[in-house]
Amino acid sequence: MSKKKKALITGITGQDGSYLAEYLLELGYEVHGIIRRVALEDQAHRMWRIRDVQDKLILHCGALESYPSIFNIICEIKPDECYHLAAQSFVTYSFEDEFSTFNININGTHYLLAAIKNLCPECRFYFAASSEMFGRAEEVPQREITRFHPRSPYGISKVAGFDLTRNYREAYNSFAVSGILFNHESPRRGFEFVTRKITSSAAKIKLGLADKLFLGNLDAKRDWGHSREYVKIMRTMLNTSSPEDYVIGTGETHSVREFVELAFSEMDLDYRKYVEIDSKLFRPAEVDLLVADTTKAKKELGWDYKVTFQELVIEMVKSDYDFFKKHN
Ligand code: G4F
Repeated sequence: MSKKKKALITGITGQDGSYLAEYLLELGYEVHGIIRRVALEDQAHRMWRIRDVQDKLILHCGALESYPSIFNIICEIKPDECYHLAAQSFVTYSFEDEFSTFNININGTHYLLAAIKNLCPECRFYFAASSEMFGRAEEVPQREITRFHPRSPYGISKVAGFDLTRNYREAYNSFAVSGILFNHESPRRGFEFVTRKITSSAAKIKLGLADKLFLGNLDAKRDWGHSREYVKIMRTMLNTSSPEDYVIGTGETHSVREFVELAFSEMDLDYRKYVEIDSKLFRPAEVDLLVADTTKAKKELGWDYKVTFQELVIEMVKSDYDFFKKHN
């Protein structure tokens, strides 16, 4: 019998990490994850996404801010594949605390790359890059060669992680790649992101548990896909013959306003009666329009995305409605 492949996921308790863990378990991998020690003390809040598969995972307490911590974990596991998804990923917060965003997102990526290079150079490395790197993009849609113009500390940190990943590939021959993923959502999305904020509020308003939703810029446009589908392509990227970076998205863009309108109308509500604009929720610098050109991923990875914008919004709002109805 062939040996099980070992995968290590950072950010395993998050939206993408939890879907990826499930997917890799289904494929027969031995799945390891790095979690913060505080997560163990607060499992109900921090580990709910992996609750159903937790007994099949091998979890390690560690801190991305600490090289010795990362070094010890890599030394113990010696994974075949490493999926680096953990980050301070909330763009708004990155303006409030640039320094910890840089520390976790840049140093954390660097520590992993360095530990892998020194301890298990055959391990393939996936970096969760982001369409936020395009920022004020010079071209629409955005592709792998579109120039980066990040508009937030978060975006800057992801450009640094992207450059580190590419440099390890070029300088040390590491199989290190970046997935430049556009926004991806699901019922497992954190409540601070606009999609989940909208769907949870629409559901609560419908159930009489809330009466208002405060939002910022409704005119920003994003390319929103489904996280459950996006994690599968991460694995494909690590199982090709040569390491390459890819843009992943749907190729469609929609405004925040369209998202709100659809989510509320699915609950038979007119969003204009409930949504109020709060100027404090606008960002110091905004990314106005993102939309992916996935020609390269389609051609080389067979990227074939099928979930529509409508299906995504409806799945999220229905899931929130069912949840709040049950736990009210
Ligand atoms: O949901 P968001 O906070 O996501 P954002 O900033 O696009 O970033 C997400 O996608 C990136 C991929 O491009 C990831 F790298 C990143 O980690 C994260 O997952 O905001 C989306 C848009 C923004 O234009 C924001 O200004 O929604 C607008 N918005 C309007 N009102 C709001 C709100 N965003 C939030 N979070 N909350 C609001 O009340």
